[in-house]
Amino acid sequence: MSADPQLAATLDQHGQGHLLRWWNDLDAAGRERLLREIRSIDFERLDDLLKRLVFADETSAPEPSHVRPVAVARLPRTDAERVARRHAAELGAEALAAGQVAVVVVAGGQGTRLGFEGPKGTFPIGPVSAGSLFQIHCEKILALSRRHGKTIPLYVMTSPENHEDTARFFAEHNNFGLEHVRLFVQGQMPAVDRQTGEILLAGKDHLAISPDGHGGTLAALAARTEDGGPSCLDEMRERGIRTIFYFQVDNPLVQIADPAFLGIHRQARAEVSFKVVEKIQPTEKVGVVVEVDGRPQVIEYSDLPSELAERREPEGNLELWAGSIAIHIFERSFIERIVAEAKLPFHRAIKKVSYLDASGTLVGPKEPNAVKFETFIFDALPLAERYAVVECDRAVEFEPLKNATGPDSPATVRQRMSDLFAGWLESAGAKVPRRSDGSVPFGIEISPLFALDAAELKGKIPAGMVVEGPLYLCPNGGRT
Ligand code: UD2
Repeated sequence: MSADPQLAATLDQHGQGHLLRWWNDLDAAGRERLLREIRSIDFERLDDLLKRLVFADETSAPEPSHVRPVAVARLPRTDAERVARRHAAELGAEALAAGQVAVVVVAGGQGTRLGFEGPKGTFPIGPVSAGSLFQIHCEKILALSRRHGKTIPLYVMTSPENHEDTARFFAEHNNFGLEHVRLFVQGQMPAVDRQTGEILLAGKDHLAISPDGHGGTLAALAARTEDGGPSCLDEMRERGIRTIFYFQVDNPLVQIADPAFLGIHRQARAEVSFKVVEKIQPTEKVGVVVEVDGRPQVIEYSDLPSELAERREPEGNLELWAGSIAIHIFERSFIERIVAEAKLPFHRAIKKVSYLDASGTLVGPKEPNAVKFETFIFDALPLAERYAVVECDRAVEFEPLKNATGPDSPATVRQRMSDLFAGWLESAGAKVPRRSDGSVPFGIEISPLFALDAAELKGKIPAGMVVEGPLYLCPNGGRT
């Protein structure tokens, strides 16, 4: 049987006829798989992307002279500022107690740099417990729900590639005790040959296809289920959720639904808010929040011209210091509006992608041969009428797991977690040994269900406690 002539004509018209090259070799299942993948592609949109991002170089680096620092709510330094943050935290706590807050974690990425088989959220990161990233996040949400007396629903974005494994992991762990967890799947985009624009085949019945970037979260939240059921946004509206706390699965230090952040967001009547840290060096791999011609936007680290990255204040500080750590708050109504009215722009990434050549041989390229297309969630920022950018303390809130070794690896993340928990113990009166550089010499971990923050730990440990070796404080049994 030959392929559907209409489909073949459409593919030819878009210069993608080669996708059916192996049709006659495929069995029914292979044909179905290939057709499903081909039908998921919007060829008109792809043609436009090829024209702008593959055959031309329409990357939009802003003119440096138009770029300015953005206004940021800095970390409180005076008593008055500390009081103001506490007041904001009270407002945030009210939103939590009113059941108006949901949490979205994006976990659809491929985790290529970490080189871990399986969804990144299942990575055993706990320095003593070896608990997974998902477990740590879920325990925080459970502890927060208990503190504020209201369910905080969790929405987990997966990709077609890791959805089943993620769903199985949550089922095996009974959703870590959470009352409401919903997984939703993001979209995908094909990778194309960077010279010809042809979609690459990963096999005779399979395109080289990958997640469409975390910008895909917005459309995926708004999409109905396969059987026509309510979208995540529909469900949130039904539950009375107004505000969505968004973060990336790779940061175990994230302060989920941080009340002060929620409060500042509400005080600003913001549609979207960003948490930022002061960049430690011009080349640090975080996007920077800036203003271009008076409008806020994020410039991703890979697009930031070194002239801008290196620009300094007279005192020597980086001028564009506000590094986005991908922790956001969205108003549900804002997402509903922008999903209906706008599409986030695609960015291109030039990558090495294995492909089937015309002779049917799988080629593992030595040089980048392909263009992948991704949308970024932070491109929603310029679409907001009101926004807030809030500084936080990197040592306390940001240590992402990205690489197998070196910076942002399991070793650095576990060390940072142990150092943070040691600080909590010390502020509660315990003695903890420290190396000369201030780090602790063994793993220390506190389950969010034991204490969600340093203040909660006070009074929960014995007076005069001395920590002499690895320690895990958790509810049943208290310590191990
Ligand atoms: C991201 C930000 C960077 C900075 C940094 C902080 C982008 C483009 N860059 O850099 O500015 O904030 O994080 O850690 O966002 N993901 C999906 N689906 C996708 C792609 C990614 O769910 O299609 C998730 C992924 O599972 C992970 C997160 O998004 O949790 C970040 O992805 P990444 O590690 O590729 O981003 P990175 O480190 O380049």
